[in-house]
Amino acid sequence: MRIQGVNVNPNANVVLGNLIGTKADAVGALGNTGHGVSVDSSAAQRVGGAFDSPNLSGNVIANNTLDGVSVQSGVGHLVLGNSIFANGGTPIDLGNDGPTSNDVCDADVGPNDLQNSPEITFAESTATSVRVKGTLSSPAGTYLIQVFASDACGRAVTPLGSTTVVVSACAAQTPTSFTTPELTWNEALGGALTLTATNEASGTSEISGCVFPIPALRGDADNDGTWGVSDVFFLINALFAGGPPPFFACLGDASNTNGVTVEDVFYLINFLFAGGPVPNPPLC
Ligand SMILES: [Ca+2]
Ligand SMILES: [Ca+2]
Ligand SMILES: [Ca+2]
Ligand SMILES: [Ca+2]
Repeated sequence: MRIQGVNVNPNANVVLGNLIGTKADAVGALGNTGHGVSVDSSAAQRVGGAFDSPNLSGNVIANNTLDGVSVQSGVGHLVLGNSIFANGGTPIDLGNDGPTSNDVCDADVGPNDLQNSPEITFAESTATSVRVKGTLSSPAGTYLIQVFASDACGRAVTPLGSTTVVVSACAAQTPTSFTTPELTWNEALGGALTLTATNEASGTSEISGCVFPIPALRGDADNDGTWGVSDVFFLINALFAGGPPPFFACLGDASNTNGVTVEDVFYLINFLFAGGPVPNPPLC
């Protein structure tokens, strides 16, 4: 599929709900010999969801010989909410030149302004959800971070949800941090997490590097990976002194009943110091 040429009507083209490179079952291979979608246009185009509704049903873009989506010219091209996998090239390629490295503060220009992709710094899961922390180095503006789960790295198979990051000013040494909300996820969706960043004016980035979430440990309220007295203090601080809540509620719910309450403080003290039972199940 090719969107090409100068188009004076912004967002005139919306590619939505198509199977590009698969049979009608969305699985069987029926790939194009070129890119899945090639965007070569000075007017902003849209492949998949909109900036304010990114999870709108996108396209399945798979099994194509070259890139999933090749953005070759212009800026502001949105690539949101798609399922992109098993293409021969890059899932989303800005510049038709393979993976493009991020640059500090994202001053480079080119297709979609060579929008930097986010970097994942931490990801954690429960049996039913996942949360991701990351950073974005970009100029001042509002960015939509979209999270995908896949069976393997280098893919963006299932959009899980998104969060908005506001960059007030780019600081070279301290890119802007973000944390996603708790997003519905399960093991069957795959543990390979990837992100994109989208600015409504510049467009969508390439797909980020891939991180597998660590499983959350019930009762590890301070989320340092082990049980200890620091978890007791963390819970007391959260419950009675206005301290931050656990990263997942499950981390604080040591007793696995009634949510996070003082009962969990007693449960942890009993477990740590009086031979009481291990939080059960140990993993959230
Ligand atoms: Ca590129
Ligand atoms: Ca860049
Ligand atoms: Ca701990
Ligand atoms: Ca509890």
